[in-house]
Amino acid sequence: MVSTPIESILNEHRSFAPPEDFVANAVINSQAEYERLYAQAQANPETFWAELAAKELHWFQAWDQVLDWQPPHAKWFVNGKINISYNCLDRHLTTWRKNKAALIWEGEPGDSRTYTYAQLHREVCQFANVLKQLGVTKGDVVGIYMPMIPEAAIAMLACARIGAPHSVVFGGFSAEALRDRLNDAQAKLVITADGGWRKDAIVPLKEQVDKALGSDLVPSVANVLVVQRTKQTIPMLPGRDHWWHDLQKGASADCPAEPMDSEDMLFVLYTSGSTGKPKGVVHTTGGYNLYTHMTTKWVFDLNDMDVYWCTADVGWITGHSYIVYGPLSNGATTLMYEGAPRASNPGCFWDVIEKYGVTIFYTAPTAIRAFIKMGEHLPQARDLSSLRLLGTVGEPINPEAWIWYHRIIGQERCPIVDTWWQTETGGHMITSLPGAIPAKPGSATKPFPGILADVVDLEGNPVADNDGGYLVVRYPWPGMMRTVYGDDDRFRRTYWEHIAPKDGKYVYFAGDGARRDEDGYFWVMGRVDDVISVSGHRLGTMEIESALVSHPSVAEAAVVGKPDPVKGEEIVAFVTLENNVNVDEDLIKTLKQHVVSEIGALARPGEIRFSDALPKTRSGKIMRRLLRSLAAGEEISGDTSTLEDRSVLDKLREGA
Ligand code: 6R9
Repeated sequence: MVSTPIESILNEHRSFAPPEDFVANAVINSQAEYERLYAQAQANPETFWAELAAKELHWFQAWDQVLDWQPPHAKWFVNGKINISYNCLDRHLTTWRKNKAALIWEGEPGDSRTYTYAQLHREVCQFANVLKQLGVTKGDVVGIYMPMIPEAAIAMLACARIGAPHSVVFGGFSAEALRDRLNDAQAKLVITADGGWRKDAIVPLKEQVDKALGSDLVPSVANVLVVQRTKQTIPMLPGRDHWWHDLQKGASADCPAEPMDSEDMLFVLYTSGSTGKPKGVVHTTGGYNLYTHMTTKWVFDLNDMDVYWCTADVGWITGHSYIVYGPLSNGATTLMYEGAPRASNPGCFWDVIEKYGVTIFYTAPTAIRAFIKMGEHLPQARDLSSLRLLGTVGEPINPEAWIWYHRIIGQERCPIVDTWWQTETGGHMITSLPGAIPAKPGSATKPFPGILADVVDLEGNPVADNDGGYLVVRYPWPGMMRTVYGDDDRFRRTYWEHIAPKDGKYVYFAGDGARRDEDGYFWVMGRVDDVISVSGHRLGTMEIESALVSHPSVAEAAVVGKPDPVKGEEIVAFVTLENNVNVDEDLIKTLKQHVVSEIGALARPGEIRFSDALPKTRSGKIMRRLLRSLAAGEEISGDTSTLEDRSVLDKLREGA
């Protein structure tokens, strides 16, 4: 990595104040209130978090130290005893929420289920006893490889209840990816299903588990629990495989939540390293519970009338923090959807919003760009008037996609929260609070109270307003990752030593490039590994891509650098077009010229390639690393286990 900062060339100056109707009922309802909270947290972070922890969560035993910070290791609420399953379930049972819908689930074939808090509690307790019967004890890691069905959330909460850390592996990952993760985590048991529905087809999960385990490829796994979902015939290995419904039927519903140490591991979740093996991100109990609770409460402005829907998968951190733990800890109604927009019903998301009266909708820019391509007639044919708040996560959102989301889905009535955060951070870090901070399309806006975010050069010095640099956090926060599972040295190197500590002060390096504007708004410019160096200018990917996406013919774009003897690198753009747009020389010229007129000659792509789809991770992030190899005509190396659809790469190769 080079230490020269990243240059910013984006020209985006629109601003959207929170709508008055929204502000009238918002929990945090003015910029002054946000600033007050921020200042309070900044002046004394420990007191700020301790007061919230005492007020918002149930503790079996109080902590005797709020923060023990031995860089880069933080311990929060030292010696406090807590259980997140208790905070998500039991404590609501003594209130009117006992019979409130906790989880609404809609399956892709159209089946549905609703669990009240009392029902969910019962299922979780029973399943926790099933785990115990199979010999799972406190500290044992449990692998979860499931479709998006209620049992996935039940399994997570049951593990948390007995103190068995879970390791959820996304249901779309291959058998090999599953095997590596189970082995790394030394999982004792795997919970899966016969299959799940996605895009009108069955994803054969149990078959993948069988392949992953082989005859003895994951020696630590003794038992496999299988939910019957898709009902095709599957082999069950006697002694190892058990049907969920058989064991759940007879299980006792009495299972008190285990008082966990605040710093006991809650889960490990693997995140892709761009090279090398995936990192097991470790989160612990008390701090994570508090941080996801508070961010859910303030960022989504939750109240008891809300039907809240996050479209992520539970195999992703967003599913952990903002489908399961954050919403349930707040006593909210969380909606879970099994499928994805598909040929047989491209408007299925809008059907779900209409059917359940969804009020808060949280999705990813990649999904929004796909909605745009599918056409606005789909949402317009449904009643979306229940919506009051929208959110995005996963990538920087291109301003034009933001405007579409605001206009077509939010009907200019709903604020949009653009939430920047990472698997490693546990919860939202830079995000607007919807009743308090005016939105600027493409900016994640401001740090959450207690988050001391900054933009610095490689020496750790703050850069001037509007100069690009590296996004860092200067002080620990309760939701931060504690280590890389089994590789603390990698934790230190990756996150805490890229920017050398100064006077013993460590800063957390997020791996993203960003700039802060004159109003204190943060603009994330993409991963620093993806920066393109043209004639000595270092350009982030987001701004060039957003310029391309702002052309009416372009649905999606990814830019990468290709080695160039004169300029260092030349910009190569991979572009997906809107339907019914034809490729010809004129279009190529027009698009290059469009980038020049939007952001300047420096960013003019040398080459534009068209494709039906771009290579993405399962969570929807464009894998520019692979495009970079393609553009340079090199073989693709490094980890590709997180790629969603391998055929996309083959097609791109053929088109070359
Ligand atoms: C939650 C999640 C983390 C990386 C992160 C950044 C990108 C996520 C973003 C965003 C700009 C946002 N990212 N949200 N970039 N604006 N609102 O996505 O976690 O899968 O670990 O990815 O995603 O590059 O560093 P994870």
